Formats: sequence, structure tokens, C-alpha cells
Amino acid sequence: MPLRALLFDVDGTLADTERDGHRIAFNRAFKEAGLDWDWDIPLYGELLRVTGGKERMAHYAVSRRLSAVGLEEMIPGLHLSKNRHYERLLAENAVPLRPGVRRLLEEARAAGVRLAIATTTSPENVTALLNHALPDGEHWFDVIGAGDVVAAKKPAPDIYFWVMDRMGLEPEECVAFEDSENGLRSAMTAGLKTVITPNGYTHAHDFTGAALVVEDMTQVSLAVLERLLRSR
Ligand code: XBP
Ligand code: MG
Repeated sequence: MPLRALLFDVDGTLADTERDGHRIAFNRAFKEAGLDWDWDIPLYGELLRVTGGKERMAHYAVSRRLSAVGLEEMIPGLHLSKNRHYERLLAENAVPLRPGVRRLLEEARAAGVRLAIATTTSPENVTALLNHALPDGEHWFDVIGAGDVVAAKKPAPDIYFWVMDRMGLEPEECVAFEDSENGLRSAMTAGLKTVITPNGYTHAHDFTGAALVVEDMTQVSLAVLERLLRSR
């Protein structure tokens, strides 16, 4: 089948948003709420194994036996506050798209290959990132699947199924782009050929089964992707 769409993960794939974006925003939200939690760079790398900000905070609280009365009720509010800090951080200091991402998006648009997003992050964070890193870019994506639109986050395949369903496409017509093991499992379970561009947090992940693992998107073109789609 011909290549009809490129499906992108956001955090770590479109841009390196975790270490200096989400992590800092979480810490600011904790401080503001009077919590003494401080997620340093290595700890945050471990916590990234849990996808979703609310789920990550809940996991942290349980793993540290911090399940104080009222903590669970605090999580939705903490998450809203964290996302407000994230937006502010991006406005102050835009996190750029990773190398080659913009060129690949432009090549796809020029060729009529559709674009979509499949991410566990909240929709407002996708908007914030694109507003600052790719003004007008939100309109480049036919479908944005984000956050709680599906109950089971990555590594479950649900978000990819949700996106393909809305696009009316089969996995054999799409290629997925991810940076992490959880993302790869999600895309592969949805039947998608997957290109991996690892980053500082994910370079040691297990990418067995990926169609291609490359340093960044500068090495990825539609011709490369069409070859991948045709290969078994
Ligand atoms: C990355 C995530 C997200 C972000 C935080 O997902 O796991 O949880 O760290 O975003 P992806 P929220 O790589 O699939 O984009 O706090 O909005 O969940
Ligand atoms: Mg990711």
C-alpha cells in the first residue's frame, strides 16, 4: 500500500521537551503546592517509564510511600498547574523542533502525505509546543490524538488506533515516529512500522522491532519511508 500518513509522538520525538520542559514544570508545580518533591535529571529519567503526567505523579507518590491523605485528590490540580508552568516555560524559552523534523513535515505536506499526532501528553501541551516551535503548525496535522482521549496510555496501542480510525487509514499506509521503548511498543502493537530517534533519556532503551533507528530525522526522507513500508 502507498504511504499515506506520518504519525508523530511529541515529547522526545518532535522536540526534546522532557528534561528542561516538563521536568522543570513539575518541580515548579510541586514547590507552589508546598510539596518538597524535587525531580532531578536522573530520577526524572526513571520516572519517564510511566507515561502521562498524572500517572507519573501517582506512581511517584506510591513508590515513595507518600500516599498521604488528600494526595490523590491533589493530582489533577497539580497537573493543571504543571501544564501552566510548562506553557510559560515554552513562552519564555521555546524548545526547538529536533533536527530534520521541520524538513520532513514540509516534504510530507508538499507530497500530500498526511500528518497526525499520537501522544500521551495533554492536548494543551501540544498546542503550546507547536505555537512556539512551529507557528501555524497545528493546522499541519489532520488529527491530534493526545492525553486522556484514550483510557490506556502508551505502551498500550490505543492512541494509534484512535488516530488511524479518525483518519480512515490502515497501519500498512502509515509510519510512526517515536523516541522511547513505551512509544515503540505502542506503535508496534498497533501494527505500525516505526522509526526511532532516541534522545538523552532513551538511548539505552530496547528498540527491538523498530523499522529504523537513527540519530535524528535529518536522515529520514519520504523515499526512505516508502522503502521501509514495502519491506517485510
Ligand atoms: C510523554 C509523556 C508525557 C509528558 C508529560 O509522552 O509521557 O506524560 O512527560 O505530559 P509522549 P503530561 O512522548 O507520548 O508525547 O503531563 O501532559 O501527561
Ligand atoms: Mg516520546
